[in-house]
Amino acid sequence: MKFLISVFILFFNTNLYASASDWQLSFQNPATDLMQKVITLHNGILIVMTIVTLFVLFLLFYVSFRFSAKRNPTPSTTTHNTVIEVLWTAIPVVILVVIAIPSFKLLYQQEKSDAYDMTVKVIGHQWYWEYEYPDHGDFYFESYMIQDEDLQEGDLRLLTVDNPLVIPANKNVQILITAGDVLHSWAVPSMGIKTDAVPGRLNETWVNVKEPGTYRGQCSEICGTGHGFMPVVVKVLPENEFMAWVNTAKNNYAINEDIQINVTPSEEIVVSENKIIQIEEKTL
Ligand SMILES: [Cu+2]
Repeated sequence: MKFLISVFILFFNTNLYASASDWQLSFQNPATDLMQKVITLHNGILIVMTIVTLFVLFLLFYVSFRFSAKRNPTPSTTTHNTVIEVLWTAIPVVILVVIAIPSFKLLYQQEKSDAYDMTVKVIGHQWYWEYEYPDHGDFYFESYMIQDEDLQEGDLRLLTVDNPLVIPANKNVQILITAGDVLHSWAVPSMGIKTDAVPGRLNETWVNVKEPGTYRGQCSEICGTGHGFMPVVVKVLPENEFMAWVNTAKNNYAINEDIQINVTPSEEIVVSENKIIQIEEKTL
């Protein structure tokens, strides 16, 4: 009984879920209310699944024991029993409906909110992410993984990027997700987000993160050789710090098309402030 109680507490007390740590089991700490709901739904369904599995297991053992050739030398010739057939069809249907209602409710909640404070657009590329801020002057920038040899003390290998996505805390942020080449998937487990980035299609989700901090995820759709090297890093800042960051980003690493300069017809240089981002030479 004591064991059962401790298992019960483990499932329902989400404070016990350490955020990514050694030997961690189950989910990361939920960063949003929605992720908390995902965990609660998961726990509920796990209980239903466990009961069903144990019941079927019990029936299997029971028939193999009770109706073995030794104990039951003359088998029954019954082939139909209407009552039991109705029951074993209707009960699973009822169980599935009971599971489906909260699942669908949560799926809808994850896709849309009533009101948004701002929007960011996420574009998957082979093999990096691009982030756009249509509500803050439409600037955008690229987010590349830091290579092993460039990691600083304390950086997480394969989970650190040069320019993370930055959003304000306690705000409803709409996230529009698409891709520029092949299928990718923008996933941040602690926010309960795993949304496909599909070329030519705009997928939608949203977050409201309570605590400022750094949240990490990875591309979750096999997208080519660099698939494991395009991590997602989301930095959540208090609102005033976020506004300060917007200015820094615009000046330091935004790729702003307004200041695109065509130098010669055969050469195109895209400049952001003093930094040359890209030089494209077209052969004659
Ligand atoms: Cu990808």
